[in-house]
Amino acid sequence: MVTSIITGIAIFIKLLYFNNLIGGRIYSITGLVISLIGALLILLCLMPVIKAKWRVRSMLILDIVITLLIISNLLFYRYFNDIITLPVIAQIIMVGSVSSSVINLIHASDLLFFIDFLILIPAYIKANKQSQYAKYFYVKHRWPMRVLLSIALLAAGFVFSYYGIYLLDKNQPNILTTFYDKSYIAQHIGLINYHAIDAFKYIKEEMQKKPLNEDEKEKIKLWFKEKNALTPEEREYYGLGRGKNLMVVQVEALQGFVIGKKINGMEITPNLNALIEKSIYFENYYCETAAGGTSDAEFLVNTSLYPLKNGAVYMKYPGNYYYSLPKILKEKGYVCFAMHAYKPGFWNRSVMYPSLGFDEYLNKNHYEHDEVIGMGLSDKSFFRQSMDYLKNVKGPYYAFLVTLTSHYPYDNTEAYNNALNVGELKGTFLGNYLEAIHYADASLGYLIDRLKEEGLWDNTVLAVYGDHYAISKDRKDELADFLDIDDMNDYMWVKHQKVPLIIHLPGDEGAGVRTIPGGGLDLMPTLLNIMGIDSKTVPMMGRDLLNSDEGLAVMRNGYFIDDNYLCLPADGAAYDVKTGNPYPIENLKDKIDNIFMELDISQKILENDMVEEIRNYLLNNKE
Ligand code: GP9
Ligand code: MN
Repeated sequence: MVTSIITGIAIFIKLLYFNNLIGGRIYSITGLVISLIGALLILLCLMPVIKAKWRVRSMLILDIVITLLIISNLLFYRYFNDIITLPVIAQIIMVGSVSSSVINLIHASDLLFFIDFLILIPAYIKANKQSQYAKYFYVKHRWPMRVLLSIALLAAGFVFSYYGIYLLDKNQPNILTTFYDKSYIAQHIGLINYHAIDAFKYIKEEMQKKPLNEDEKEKIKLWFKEKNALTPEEREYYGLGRGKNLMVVQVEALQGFVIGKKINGMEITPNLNALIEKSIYFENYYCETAAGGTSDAEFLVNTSLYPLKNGAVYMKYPGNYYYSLPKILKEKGYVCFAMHAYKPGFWNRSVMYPSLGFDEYLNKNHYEHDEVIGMGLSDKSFFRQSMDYLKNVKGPYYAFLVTLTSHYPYDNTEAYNNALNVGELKGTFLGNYLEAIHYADASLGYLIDRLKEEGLWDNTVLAVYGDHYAISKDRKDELADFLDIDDMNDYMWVKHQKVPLIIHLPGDEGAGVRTIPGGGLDLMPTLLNIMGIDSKTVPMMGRDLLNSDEGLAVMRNGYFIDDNYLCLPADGAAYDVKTGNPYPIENLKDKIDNIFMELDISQKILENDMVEEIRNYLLNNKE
């Protein structure tokens, strides 16, 4: 009994210590302790019904398993700055990237995790010797009591665990569905409950997966073949960026309505407005992200595949093969950098960026945090340090920069020193957003100046776009007031889900406004054309917006906007895209079927890891 209690306490302390090593803070301690107690009670619930001679042995095994779990997570954390998740294990096995340096990841202090075995192993030997006497202590009529005790432990364990998980879910809604910050979850509900939820999600997903038969696979491959056959032979802007650096900047929560807009006589985004004058500007570019937020935007742009119906691709399919923008550019001799000065494990980036083919991921650990606003390093410092780095890179590069400062809830306005006079909106949600995006715009202005100063401007293709909307639907009245919209109906609301896309070519080539509708899916094909890369054998779902007669933006729920209509299938409504007049949705049946088929194809590709197969098929079946 005493040994069991000591082991229980030892495991508890190890889990707490682990939490400390992965950066857990004291504010998370209540939820964590409750959750840990819950998890331990569940793990120990069988002890009362286990025979005495087996009990110490079982405790020892439990302790060993949990210690190994902690150690593997600790090593993983030291390498990837993140916690292990089941889909990631597949990725690690594939990439095999950790193997070389495992030894370097071990610290002498890790021995602390094994101290309790000094007591436990002798106790185990002793218990073995004494086991012949054990029968005197456990007589049969005590069985019901022991079963009851087991049930009580299990029930109490569930109540504690549930409460800890509930606390986390209350403070961070969505975190458990998307798993966007795994270390945060582990810090708040403990490693055991974290792994239990992860395993549950994984098993559920695996059970829901429907493997495709050959026929279905064939149809998907054919769909790509037919789609790619439509690529015109003569293409505009083809190769204008060949051999130049490619810089893609994904701006946090840059929503379209701020472009060209003034408040109290001041432009909200003066630098973007000026850039637009000299660039190709897609004014009908829509947000196509789903539950994966920022990570979905990154995924769309680098793979030209739709995000998942549920959850984030970055979390669920990091082990898939992707024939992505960085991989294609690498084949042309480019070095590819992903840059984002935040926790590397956030959105599983430390695993997903290598999987997408980025050579290097410059994250929080690579930047000096000399100016922090809100969530982390300020955009200005981020751009300054990124440019300091990039100016020394030889050869053409693809730099994918993801900003951070203008992140929800936009309330760090003090740092902006009233640079934008928002008047009576001061201190409101919308006013705060305008100040934040004005700051992001100023930072972009700095980036452009730096590119010019370093003599890189004419050697760079620069694409800037917003990752997703900034104003959530529950704030739609604030937006309507600001934009003087009397009736922010569904049509109006969806029309405002735009995120601007600006592509600047050397020599201001092609500058002007493009009205073709599109979204994140279309950036990769558009850029490949500009970079002079033939994409006939690249499996992409989007279209080259500079060489398509028809445009299309599709949201993950099936809402779509084409050149003529804005259609909301789930609501049974369609509108003329220009006037907003209702349009009979029955007339769009074929189009709707097509869109759902496309979404389904993309989903199946991801679930069945089909990109490589499609790519090979396209290579072998060139016209
Ligand atoms: C943090 C940032 C936030 O790394 O990308 O993601 P979001 O919350 O916008 O999805
Ligand atoms: Mn975002």
